[in-house]
Amino acid sequence: MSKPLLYYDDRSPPVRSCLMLIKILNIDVDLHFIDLFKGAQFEAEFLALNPQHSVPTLVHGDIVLTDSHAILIHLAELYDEAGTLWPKDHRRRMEVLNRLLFECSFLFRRDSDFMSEIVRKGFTNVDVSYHERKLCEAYGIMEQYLAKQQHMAGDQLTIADVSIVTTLSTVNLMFPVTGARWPRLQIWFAAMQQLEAYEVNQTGLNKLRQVMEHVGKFKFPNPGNDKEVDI
Ligand SMILES: N[C@@H](CCC(=O)N[C@@H](CS)C(=O)NCC(=O)O)C(=O)O
Repeated sequence: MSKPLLYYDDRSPPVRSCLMLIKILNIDVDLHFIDLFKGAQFEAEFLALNPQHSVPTLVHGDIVLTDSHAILIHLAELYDEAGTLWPKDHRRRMEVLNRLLFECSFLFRRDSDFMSEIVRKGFTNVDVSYHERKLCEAYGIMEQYLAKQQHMAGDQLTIADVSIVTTLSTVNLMFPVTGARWPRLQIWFAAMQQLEAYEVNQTGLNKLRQVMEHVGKFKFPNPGNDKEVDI
């Protein structure tokens, strides 16, 4: 099979999950930047590939995948030789899949609703407390997931953790994950930040922060681990 080609903009959380997994598994990929803030996702060539006009999009041989969760599963199936990130055992695999779908349909959707509204309306016109309620509910759910296990789907690192941490770190810019309210989530988040591959997430997150603050005319309250980067 030819080398995978990832269409990306690393300001996007689902893209950052794919980049983290690529780093963890040391996969040799080609990268093609799609500048979301300049509308490059609407160019005809990209639309022909992905009518959903979204990144990440992966082309691998004759396979075209247009969702980060499908991409994570695909790459883990092919390159996770140890079989721990996408477990082979059916029960465990379904647990991971369930968490991936939580990220897709619940956490990311709420994060994306919030960020898109900031871009569309400017920060001062957004009902922040509404989004805070929605996103803190997601924090509470993850706190419960971690009640009996150290990771989002079991005690070992899986692609569910990689998927969730990029969106969580994005939400955390606005609504910090405090140990007082979500102690297990905070410990898990700190452990994820220790992974070597987390640096990939941090780089894209810093870029997102800068562009969002510029476009939305505001400052995120959480200072995080920010560095000035070119956007
Ligand atoms: N469920 C998808 C979501 C992908 C998505 O919404 N990507 C956003 C960036 S975070 C995007 O490309 N937006 C551009 C657009 O919709 O035009 C996934 O996990 O890959």
